[in-house]
Amino acid sequence: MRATAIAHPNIALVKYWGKVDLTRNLPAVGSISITLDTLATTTRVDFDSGADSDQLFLDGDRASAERTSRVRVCLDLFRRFRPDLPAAVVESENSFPTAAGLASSASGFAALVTAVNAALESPLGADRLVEIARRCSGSSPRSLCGGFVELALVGDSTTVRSILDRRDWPLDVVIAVTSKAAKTVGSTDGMELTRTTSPFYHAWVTRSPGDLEAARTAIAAGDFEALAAVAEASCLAMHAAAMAARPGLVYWNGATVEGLHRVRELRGGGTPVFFTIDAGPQLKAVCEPGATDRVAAALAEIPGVVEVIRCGLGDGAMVVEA
Ligand code: 2P0
Repeated sequence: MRATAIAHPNIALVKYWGKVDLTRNLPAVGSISITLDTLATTTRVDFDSGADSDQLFLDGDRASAERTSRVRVCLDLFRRFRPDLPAAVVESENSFPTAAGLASSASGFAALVTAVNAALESPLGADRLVEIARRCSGSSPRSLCGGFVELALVGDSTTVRSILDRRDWPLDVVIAVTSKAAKTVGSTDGMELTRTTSPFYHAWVTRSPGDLEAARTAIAAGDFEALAAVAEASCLAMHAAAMAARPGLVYWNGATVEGLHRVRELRGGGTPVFFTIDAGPQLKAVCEPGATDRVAAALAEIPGVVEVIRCGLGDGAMVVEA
């Protein structure tokens, strides 16, 4: 009972921020994302090691107690259906900095649930897998699918599906890394602080269905300008709600803000590019492939940008060895 799976991070164009049920990690809003290529998490799960308790190794080193316990929670969700599952040794490798706003928990849990499911002799169905992934990390079900992906709320559950194949609109993403440090306030804490203290939280939740509809329409039509408008609006509204929390959450640094202005200048000059920013200081610029060199060069010039990573759109999580 062992298997290896690979998954890529995803970047939300219409953001998820806030939960209606913390225990089940049920999001307050749906979200639409793109799955990346280039960056990847590779996870190997071994239930045959004879280990006494679940163990996690991250990039070759024994992981912290906190990270190990999150993986244990995930494995225990499988044990509800398979109580006989022995302790596992999980080895996970990221090709990018962990926990710095590059969606490592999304690719991490998507790879983990895919690997565990492949290791089981009678695997769980897709609905159960989505539920388990979502409980571990609200953004991770989106990394189960490739291309353009929607995570939708259905009653008190969620579904995830690819709404457009990556080959049908092959956008690029240029990530301007402005810090490699782990963020100080994690997404779950940031979302709860926003929900409980921000005067803009209700407005944020209320506007989400309109943003989702606008993004769906823009994606179906391949309308870059329309997608740029809704993606930047969703990103700024999420951060506005978080900044209005008490104490206010500011995930950006100076280079993030410079990057945002640079992207808008480029678009004003006719370059098809827009930005999005998650719960960290990295700026992600989404562009048409013909503009990627220009966008990467412009972002690399910004003081404080320590690395520029280019990605295309990628596939969903997959088993690479079972
Ligand atoms: C998103 N983020 O839609 C938003 C935008 C970050 C900013 O989904 O609390 O780390 O574990 O469910 O999975 C962060 O995702 O959050 C996130 P939890 P997770 O991408």
